[in-house]
Amino acid sequence: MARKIILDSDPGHDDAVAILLAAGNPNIDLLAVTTVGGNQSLDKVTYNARAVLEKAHRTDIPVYAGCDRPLVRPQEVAASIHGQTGLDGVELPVPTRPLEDMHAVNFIVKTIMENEPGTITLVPTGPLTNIAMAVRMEPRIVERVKEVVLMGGGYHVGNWSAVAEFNIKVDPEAAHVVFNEPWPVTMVGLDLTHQALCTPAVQKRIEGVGTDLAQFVSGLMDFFRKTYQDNQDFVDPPVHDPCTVAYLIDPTVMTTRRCPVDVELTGTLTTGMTVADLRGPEPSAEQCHTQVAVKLDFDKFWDLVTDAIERIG
Ligand code: PIR
Ligand code: CA
Repeated sequence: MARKIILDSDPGHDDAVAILLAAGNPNIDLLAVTTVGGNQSLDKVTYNARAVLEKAHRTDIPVYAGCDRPLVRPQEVAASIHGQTGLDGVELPVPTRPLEDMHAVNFIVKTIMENEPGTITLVPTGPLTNIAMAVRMEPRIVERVKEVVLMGGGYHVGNWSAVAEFNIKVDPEAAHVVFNEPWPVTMVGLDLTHQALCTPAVQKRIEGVGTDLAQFVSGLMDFFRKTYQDNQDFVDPPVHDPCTVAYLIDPTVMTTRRCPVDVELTGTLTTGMTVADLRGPEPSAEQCHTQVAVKLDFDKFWDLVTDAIERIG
């Protein structure tokens, strides 16, 4: 049975790859893509989500737009990384499927409440605004969700400050809500995603698929490589967001460590830091509802991404 997921994203070059991996893998049942203001404004990332699904010939998958700004703080976008459109560097097809009428938060709540408990997995790859709103609107979703597998945070590094990662840093109050509810949370943070580098060899292999879609992904990676070289002092870009989906397809794609994680809200230097308590023996799942991703199986990960691009055709 394929895993039913809602991908809550802010596309974004790596969000786009996450959408393609979810759309192109038979073990994933992508119920919808929901969007949140993050890498760019809500309007832009919502258009991008629809365009990426169009590119993947998956107009059967609906897109719901969610919150356009963080819960408390003024919006901050990542134009330096993803450009003015949020998906700079490629030509996007014009989406044919209209945006759904319902707000993403209503869709998330409705879907979880209408499905059997333990069947819906939430996969946030942007700021956690929509997920926090959904929890506050309908607290019973916490015990009904199978798990939350999110891209965000890091227990050793930051990318939007010395110690904070973008998705958490721009809406730390939302992240605080999500990490403090007792549902199972897997934090796929920078410690893991900085291993998911799109090297020239990986990119050649993707291009080797030989389709228009493969060229599209390669175009995304060219732009992402350039901004990562100019702004983050990387040689190859880390393709963060699809790591979450890969973990759901095959949990052996990464190792994890169970530990308490909380989000700093009142630091003078550390606001938005995901503070992981790695002391002592590893707690059990009964003792601790959060875990962090540690080590990526690089070859397995890129096999999954390449395979999904191939399957979509
Ligand atoms: C933001 C992102 C990526 C790189 C930078 N420097 C800033 C976006 C990605 O889409 C991913 O979800 C997360 N936020 C990584 O921080
Ligand atoms: Ca993202």
